[in-house]
Amino acid sequence: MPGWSKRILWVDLSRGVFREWRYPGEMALMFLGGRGFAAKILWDFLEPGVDPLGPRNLFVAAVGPLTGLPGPNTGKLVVAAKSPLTGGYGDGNIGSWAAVQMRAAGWDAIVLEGASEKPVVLVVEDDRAWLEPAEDLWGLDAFRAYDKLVERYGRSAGILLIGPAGENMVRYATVVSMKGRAGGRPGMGAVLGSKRVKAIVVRGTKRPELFDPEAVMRAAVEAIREVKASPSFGFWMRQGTMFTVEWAQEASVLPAYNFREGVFEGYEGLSGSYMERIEVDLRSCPLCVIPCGHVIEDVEGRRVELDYENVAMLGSNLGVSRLEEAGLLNRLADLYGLDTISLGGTLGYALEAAERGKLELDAGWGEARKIAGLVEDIALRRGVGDLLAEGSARVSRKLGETWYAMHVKGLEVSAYDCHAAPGMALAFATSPIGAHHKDAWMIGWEIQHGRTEYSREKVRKLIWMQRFRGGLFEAAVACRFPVVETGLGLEHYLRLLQAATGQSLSLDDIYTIADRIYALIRMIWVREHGGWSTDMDMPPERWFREPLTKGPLKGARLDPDRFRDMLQMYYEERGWAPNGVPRPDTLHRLGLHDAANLAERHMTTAS
Ligand code: PTT
Repeated sequence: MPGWSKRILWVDLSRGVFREWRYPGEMALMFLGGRGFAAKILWDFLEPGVDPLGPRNLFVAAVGPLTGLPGPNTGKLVVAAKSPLTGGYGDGNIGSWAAVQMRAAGWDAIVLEGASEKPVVLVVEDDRAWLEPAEDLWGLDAFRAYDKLVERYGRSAGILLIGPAGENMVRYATVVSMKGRAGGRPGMGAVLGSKRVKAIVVRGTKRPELFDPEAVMRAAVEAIREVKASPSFGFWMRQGTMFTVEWAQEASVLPAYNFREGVFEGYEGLSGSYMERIEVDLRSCPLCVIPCGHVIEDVEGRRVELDYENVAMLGSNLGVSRLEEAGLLNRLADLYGLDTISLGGTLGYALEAAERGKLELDAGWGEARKIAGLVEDIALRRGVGDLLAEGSARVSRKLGETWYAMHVKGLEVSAYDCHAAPGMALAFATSPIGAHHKDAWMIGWEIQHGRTEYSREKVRKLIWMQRFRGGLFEAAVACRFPVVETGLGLEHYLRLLQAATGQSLSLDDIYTIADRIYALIRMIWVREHGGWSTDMDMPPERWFREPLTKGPLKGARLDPDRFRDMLQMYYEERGWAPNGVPRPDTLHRLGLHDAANLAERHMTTAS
C-alpha cells in the first residue's frame, strides 16, 4: 500500500527493547495517520487510569501520508499522550525536520513506553534505533541542547527535544524543535521528561514509496503556485499571524488582564504593524512556502520568533504593552520548553489571584521583568513556581477560586476573548484536547456572520471546521495555513493524497475519518473519567458571570441557558447522547465497535 510505510517503531524505555510493529492496512484507511494513529494507539494500548507522568503512559510521534511531500507546508508531525494537564487525550502539531526524516527513515509513528532510569537520547537511523546517554544534556535549555545535538548528529538530523520545564514535569511543558517551534500544549514535553528522554533524533535516507511520484510533484507545484498567487499572500508574508493583534482589538476579542476585557489600551505596541518596523528575520518550518516565524530582538537584545497567540497571552493578557517585553517572555518559554498559551493563562490567573489577595506574588500586571522571574521559577519549580507549574485549573482549585481560571478540561484557552463570541466559546468547549483554537477558528466567521446567535447554523459550521482542520490536517498531517490564510482549495490535498497513496478519497470520506477520530478521542476521555457530563464541555465561568466593562461591546457576556442549548445541538449533530457520550449506533456506523460497548455503559439521557 503506497503512501504509508506501514511500520511503527515501538520502544520500551524501561527494558531497552525495540520492536517494529507492522500495523494492518485497514488502520491506515480508517485513521490516515498523525492524530488518527495517535488516538487509535492510545485507545488500543493505553491502560486506563494510568498516571500520565508515570512509565505506563505512552508517548506517540506520528506523521501522515501528506508529511514530507514536496508541498505546500508538509514538514509537520503530531505528538500525543495522555495529558498530565487534563488527564485526557492530548496532542499537538509541530513543525520539524524530524517529520521529514521520519518519512525518510520509513516510520509512520514512534511510540515510547516505560521510562529510562537515566536521561537518554533516542536515535533512529533508517531501520536502526538505539538509546544514548544524555546526562550532559539534562538541565540544558532547549536552544543549547539543540546546538549540541546538531553538533553531534549533523545539520540534517531531525530533532525533537525538551527543555528544563519538560525535565521538571511542568504540566504544560511542550516538545520543542528548531529553536522556535513548539508543540504538544497539554504537557507532551512533561511526558517525555517523565520518561527521561531529552531528545529524539531521526535520520533517514529512503524515499517514501508513493503511488505516482510524478503526479505528486505536479499536484504540489500547482498548489504552491495557487498559494503564491493568492491576494492575501503579500500581507501574510509581511505580518503572518501577527496581523491578528489589531484585528482582535477592533473586534473586542483581544484578551486583556486574564480575559477580563477584550480590548487592551496598549495594543499598538504589540501589533503586527509595529512588529514590521523592528523585524530582523523570518523563519519557517521545513518545506514551508508561507513562513509565519517573524523574528525580533527582545528587550534583552536576543532573537525571538513571534506569533499572535504568544504575544496576546504573554502581552495584553498580562498587561504587558511592549512587544520587546512580550518577546522576552516568549523567548523564555521557548528556552525552557513551556507552552506560551497555558503559561499566559496560568500567569494571568495568578496575577489576578494576587490582586484579590488570594496569592502572594512578587509581580503585578505589566511588570514584564518580574513576570520573567516567575517564568523561570515555574520551569525550575522553585517557590511559588512549583504551584504555578500545575496549570490554572489545579492552582484555582487549591486557592478555592475557580470562576476566573480560564480553561476548559484543564487546558487554558487560546487568545480569543469570548464574552461576545458563543461560537468560539463552543469551539473551545468541544475541542478534543481542551480549550485550543486549532480545530476550529470560529471567531473570524462569527464576527462576519453575527455574534449574538446561538444557532444550529453556527454549530454546523463549527463541526465542518473541526472536520477539515482537526481531521484532514491533523491526520494526513500538513500545515493548515495555506488553506486558512491564503484560501488554497481543499481539493489540492485530495489530489496529493490520491497521487501519494492511490486512494481516491472524497471530502466526505475525509470527514467520516475525522468524525471517527473525534468519536474515538471522546471515548478515550470517557474511559479516563469513568463517564461524562455536559459540565466538562463548558467554557470558563467568567464569560457567563462578569460582563465586559470596556470597549464597543461593553456589557456583553455569554448566556448560560442558550449556550447549553447550543451544546445539545452540537451533540445531536455529531450523533452523541445528551450527556456528551457518542451513541453506540454512531460508533458502530464509524466502525468503532469496541468503543460502542463502553458507550453503552456511560450513555444516559440526563445531563
Ligand atoms: C500550538 C500553539 C500555537 S498555535 C502557538 S502560536 W499559532 C503557540 N506557539 C508556541 C511557541 O511558539 N513557543 C512555545 N514555547 N509555546 C507555544 N505554544 C503555542 O502553541 C505553529 C504554526 C502555528 S503558530 C499555528 S497557529 C498553526 N498550527 C497548526 C496546527 O495546530 N495544526 C496544523 N495541521 N497546522 C498548523 N499550522 C500552524 O503552525 P500545538 P509550530 Mg505548535 C514558538 O503546537 O501544541 O498544536 O499548539 O507548532 O510548529 O510552532 O507551528 O498562532
